[in-house]
Amino acid sequence: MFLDAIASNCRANPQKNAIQFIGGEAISYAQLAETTSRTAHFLRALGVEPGDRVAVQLPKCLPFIYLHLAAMQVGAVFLPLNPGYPPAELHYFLADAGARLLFADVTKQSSLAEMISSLPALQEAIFIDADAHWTDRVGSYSAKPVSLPAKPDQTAMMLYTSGTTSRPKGALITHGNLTANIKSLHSAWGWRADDVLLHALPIFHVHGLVVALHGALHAGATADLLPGFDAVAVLDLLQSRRCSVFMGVPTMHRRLYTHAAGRRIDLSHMRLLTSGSDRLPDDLFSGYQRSFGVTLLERYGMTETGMNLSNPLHGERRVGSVGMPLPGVQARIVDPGTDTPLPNDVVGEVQISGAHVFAGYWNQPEKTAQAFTEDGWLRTGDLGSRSHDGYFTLKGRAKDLIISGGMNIYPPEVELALMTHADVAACAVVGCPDAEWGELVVAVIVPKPGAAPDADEICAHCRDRLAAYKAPRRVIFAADLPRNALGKVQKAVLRGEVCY
Ligand code: MLC
Repeated sequence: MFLDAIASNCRANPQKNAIQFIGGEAISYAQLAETTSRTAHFLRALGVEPGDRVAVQLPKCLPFIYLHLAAMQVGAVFLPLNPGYPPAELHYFLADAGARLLFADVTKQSSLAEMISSLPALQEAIFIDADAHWTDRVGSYSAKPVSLPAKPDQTAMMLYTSGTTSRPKGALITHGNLTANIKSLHSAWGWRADDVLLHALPIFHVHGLVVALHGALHAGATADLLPGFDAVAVLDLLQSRRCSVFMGVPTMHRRLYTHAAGRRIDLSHMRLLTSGSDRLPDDLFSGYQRSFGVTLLERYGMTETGMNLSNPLHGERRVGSVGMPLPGVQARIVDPGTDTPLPNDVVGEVQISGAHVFAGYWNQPEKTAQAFTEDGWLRTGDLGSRSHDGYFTLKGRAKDLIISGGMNIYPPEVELALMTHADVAACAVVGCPDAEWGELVVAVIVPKPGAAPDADEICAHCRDRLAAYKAPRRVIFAADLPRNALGKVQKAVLRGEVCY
């Protein structure tokens, strides 16, 4: 199991830095193991039982990491939540998950008080100062590891992912899924104990948490953590700290590339720079090669699976392609209507199977059943093709989804929030292409008769209900929306009208 690998790294190299918070604390593998165990006993003392959902809405900080590892150690289900969720959105996640405990930032205490009191399953909300020494909080608890060995089919984490026709669903990720994923990446990407990962991703997503952080800890490497992404800092640190690995989304790579223009940047010591969570534009792939002498490694994953496909560590990294199935992963292209495999070079749905594929959606047996084919393959909803020599290329999405800065945004969620505005009669949300963000959220609104809504006020209305990254960047008012004979909004037509 993944936790066993960390424990053995602690035994093998206790004094080595596991995590270095840039500008802050450094934690050795021994300290990581000890404080995780103390945190696990702290959770047990709070009454946490195996299977309980432990929600954490904190900025990127050490307590987040200890709580993550400790929750898994006691067999609880770790539920990381974006610190940007406003109370209304947070309420949905906590209620749906039936979270027993919430750890949140102390600055949110007063704004969350009322919402928390309306959650019967939530036994306690603990507000912490992310900058304070966590060891002061848990120092009195035992440092002996909690011996509750996790079984492969036990849920380790729950990660919310939105649906096109429903509110967000909790994807249940088992200990077996995490282990399969990390072993696969360890071998495919050649993780090494002497790697230094510069970590600038959020840690509440599969990318930053599982692929990047677990990857480094599983290898016994060092993760240098930045609290957030800053292109200038990243370029400086990659060089000054002789980092060997960096993982980013295309928006980050775009900013790095732009900031590097006209400067001498030496990344020759780096062995792996990956890109994922959204399509890597061809010009960025070749721009990186020209400017840095580095060939980005593009890979493809999703919340429900972790990583599926990857360009090779050694061998051709093909522009525009997300590569081949990772070790232990099976991938196929099928006709989405019949689930019948298609020949090479024909576009169909990408379907995945393997030990890394999630167990299902929390409390949603129907949605879980819909997600899988009769023969057990996961329907990704992504369209793609496979070349004669095994490289997969993504060609679009079967589902109505916007990806902005590597974040998935489901238009129906934004539309639902817009429809609660008193002046909105009808609306539709689409993603328009953008060089930096990949796509930007654009809302087209039909006002109610006699109403004259203000675009800024509409955006503010969304931000009260949704995390800021989901709020429209552009609001367009229209007399009506293009609809088909059944009255359904024709998003493709709308995109043609409003995107430029
Ligand atoms: C921030 N903003 C965004 C945004 N991120 N808007 C749309 N999409 C986003 N992704 C908003 C902010 O709220 C702010 O609004 C404004 O944009 C400018 O903020 P910024 O300071 O420029 O943004 P920044 O904080 O630098 O964030 C950009 C970013 C970040 C690219 C660094 O979005 C990021 O870390 N993205 C990575 C997401 C990720 O890890 N995805 C993995 C999902 S897992 P205002 O108006 O409030 O100022 C997955 C599976 C897989 O997909 O395969 O990996």
